[in-house]
Amino acid sequence: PEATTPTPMSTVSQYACQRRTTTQNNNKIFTDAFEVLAESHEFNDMEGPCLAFRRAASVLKSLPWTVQNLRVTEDLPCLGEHSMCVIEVRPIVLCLQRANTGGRLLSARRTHPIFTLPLIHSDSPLPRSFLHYGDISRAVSKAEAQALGNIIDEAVHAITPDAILTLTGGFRRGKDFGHDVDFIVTTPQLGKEERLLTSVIDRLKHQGILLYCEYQASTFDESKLPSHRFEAMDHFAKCFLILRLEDSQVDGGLQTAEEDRRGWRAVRVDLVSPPVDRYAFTLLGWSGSRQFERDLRRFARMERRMLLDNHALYDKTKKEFLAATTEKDIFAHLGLEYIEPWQRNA
Ligand code: TTP
Ligand code: MN
Ligand code: MN
Ligand code: MN
Repeated sequence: PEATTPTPMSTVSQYACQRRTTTQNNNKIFTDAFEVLAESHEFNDMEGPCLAFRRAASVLKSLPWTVQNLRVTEDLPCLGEHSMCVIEVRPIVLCLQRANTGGRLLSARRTHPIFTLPLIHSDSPLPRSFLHYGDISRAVSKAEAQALGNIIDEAVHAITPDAILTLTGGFRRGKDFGHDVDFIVTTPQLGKEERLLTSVIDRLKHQGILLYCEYQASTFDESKLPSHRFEAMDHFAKCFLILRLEDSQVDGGLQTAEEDRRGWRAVRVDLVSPPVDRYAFTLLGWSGSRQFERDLRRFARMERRMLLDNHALYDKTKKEFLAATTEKDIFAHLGLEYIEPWQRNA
């Protein structure tokens, strides 16, 4: 029977930045299957099919209704033209339905920290970050993220009282769990931000809560903008941290019995420190999701002849940079309706 659907499918944009995607995924069983396919193609270096499956998953995540039969998706962007997807996805969906917990296992695999840990040389000893492997492979809860926010807030403002600190990444998008906690720190005074970051690291070290730190100094060079590399990481000062979080600091306590006995757990934290005049671009770039970011850049390039990255927005027609102090400014330059952070879970 042809069920009536509340959202006319012809109105769904092919770009994630023109869709509103909350954390409520009504099609998890299908999106997990598409993400398995995306991963296996990524693993085999097949970038084209990998992106196609990620886009398909992202479109399904934005639907306010549950797909009953993949055939109804023929009119949706990024799905219709790939009838092969349906054929490949069906056995995986059946498999997930049978193993009911499959969905949870698969999403845990997707955000597994092994992919974010620094690469090791085969002849070097295991890096210290591996000592905390067990802890950091467990998701961080909202309460734990909040407790970390308090620690970072105290450190940042003890050093620079008028510093700007913002929660970004998945927790800014309203997720209940994440693989890490991401923050942007900067100073109203241009150029002071890099010293702030190294001072924060020093302070955490003296407090005895810094378990691991990998610091990357800024390589940002305004004269080298715009960068033409798609998906290029930014050049701002940043650090990959593992911090010690005490049970007593977390509302409702830590999550596992073992951590509870120990009284603390290790948590992954990312800090990035752009100059204040790049703050809006960094905030937009670090708020994610990765698919939302990809599509923002693709939309800018394909539909507006503009280049967007974490540093700047460049108009290729006018041959000029477009300044922004807020995310809304950037959406406006792109001629896009503003999408709230919690609607960017594409
Ligand atoms: P992540 O922390 O990897 O992802 P997330 O916060 O969306 O999800 P999770 O809950 O699993 O942590 O990255 C956050 C965003 O930051 C992502 O959109 C990519 C962006 N990013 C950069 O732009 N440059 C960088 O160097 C890094 C590390 C991330
Ligand atoms: Mn992640
Ligand atoms: Mn994150
Ligand atoms: Mn991160």
